Amino acid sequence: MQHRFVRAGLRRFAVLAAGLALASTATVAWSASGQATTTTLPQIPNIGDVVPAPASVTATNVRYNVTDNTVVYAQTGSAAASSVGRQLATELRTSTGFPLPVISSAARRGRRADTGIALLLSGPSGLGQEGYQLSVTAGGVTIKANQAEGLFDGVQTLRQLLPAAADGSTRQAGPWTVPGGSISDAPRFSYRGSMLDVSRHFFPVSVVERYIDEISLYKINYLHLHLSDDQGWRIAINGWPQLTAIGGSTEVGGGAGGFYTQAQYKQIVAYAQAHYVTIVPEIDGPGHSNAALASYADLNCNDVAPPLYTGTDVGFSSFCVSKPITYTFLNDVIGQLAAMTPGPYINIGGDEAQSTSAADYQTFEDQVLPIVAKYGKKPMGWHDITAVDPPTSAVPEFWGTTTTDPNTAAAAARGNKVVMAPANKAYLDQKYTPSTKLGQNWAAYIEVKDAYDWDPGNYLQGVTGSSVLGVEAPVWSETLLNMADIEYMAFPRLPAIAELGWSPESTHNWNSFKTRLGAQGPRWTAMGMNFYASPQVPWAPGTKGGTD
Ligand code: TNX
Repeated sequence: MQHRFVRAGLRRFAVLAAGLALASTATVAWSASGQATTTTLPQIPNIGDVVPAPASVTATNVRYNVTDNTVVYAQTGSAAASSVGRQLATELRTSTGFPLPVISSAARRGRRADTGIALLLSGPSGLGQEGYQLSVTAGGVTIKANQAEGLFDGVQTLRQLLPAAADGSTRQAGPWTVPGGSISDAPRFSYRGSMLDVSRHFFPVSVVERYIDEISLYKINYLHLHLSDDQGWRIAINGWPQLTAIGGSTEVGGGAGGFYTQAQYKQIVAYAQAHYVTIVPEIDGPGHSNAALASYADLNCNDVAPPLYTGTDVGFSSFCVSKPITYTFLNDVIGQLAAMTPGPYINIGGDEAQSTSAADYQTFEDQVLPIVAKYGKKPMGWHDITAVDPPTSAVPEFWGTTTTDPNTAAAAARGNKVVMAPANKAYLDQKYTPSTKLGQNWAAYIEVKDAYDWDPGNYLQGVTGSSVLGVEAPVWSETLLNMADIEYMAFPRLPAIAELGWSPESTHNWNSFKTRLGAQGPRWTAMGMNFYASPQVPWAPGTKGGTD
């Protein structure tokens, strides 16, 4: 008797949940004495209530509970699939306290079918490299993909379907319930990036790794590191020791700065790879180069090294375009970076070269673009490089504040793919409102809705559809000193840009997004993250917003 009514209540819950994100509802059960008692089922999301929105979702009226019997089955014979399985198990062991062994999928035979999370490399080929299918039945969770990268993406979805406490760093009470149904998902754009400016303020490896944890949860798959600027040179280059000894010795405001050894850079690359994030290193030039010029007098046309710079002006420095040593130097830098970078891109900057004549700019890029190609990489740069008609392999990143840019449109017409990072939408260093303490406001005030309400595939005139490689959300650090500052500016706007990069345009809907975003609040709180609790977002119970 009791059993039958609870089941009916569960079905009713599931139907409601399908219509109302994050609904909880009372169910009536009958006690042994025949009296009705009301219990409230824990709030669980609908299977589609994740960020970024999945391409296709079907909700069902069942749930799966992760328990102390749950086993993670990873595709037999795939080291990469087991590694994704181990990452999931490690994350969940801390909060659930369950053993969550990871074994091969072949070893599943003969075990009870209702105890598993299976990660299988048997996805239909139409899912591409990053797509996945996720299905949740009362008996378990199955994620299928063609590549381990797709399994990783599916696991990020699964993490958001578990209660926020699953992301906590101490043991928490369950139940660990996953809503039933199925998802078939693949990204709209292949490039979904963020950028960290480690030059204006230097951030140690631990900060970069934590940022990788946070962005990969939202299926961001590129991290662009702005490794050099007027205020700091942040990567050791063999044969050029003063770059770090001098150029790495300060930062905006005059602090101690810092730099990555090559071993540390490789550690960041490996950590990113394990999270299916590709590092894109940037060495900016011909402008934004004061830290290098201050390190070596020979790099200057007048053979005099300028002083180190700790302010925030732009546009005053230039490599010496006419000196051969400039290209010897950049050849060493780009060659060593290419050797340490498995990803396809080396970013050569090229922005705001206000102290370089147009002719010199052309000469400089004509020398530097082929160096990148010589080391087997594709050049990326800010969209300023479209002034020199770069080869179609070059990827300009649009950072303007208007919806027209003739040079970038001409590059797209010639066949260049463009990354969209319009400063008044995607720059995570811009203040949310006039009362935001951190950040700048030269491009715009960018509230969450502003960051969300644009279409990267149809934004810049002449740069639409297949000309768009993807999106990027840069975190410039003139005003940001530490992880808490980075998190406050990146969250919740980074997930907005992530959704624009991943989800089909047909899912674009602010009301849906803001509710799904609000459900991330308790997760960020459980993870100990700082973030801006925007009044535009209906934050779920358990959200503790941060401060700037
Ligand atoms: C413009 S965007 C810059 C950066 C600054 C940023 C601050 C770009 C290519 N150049 O040098 O850090 O604005 O918002």
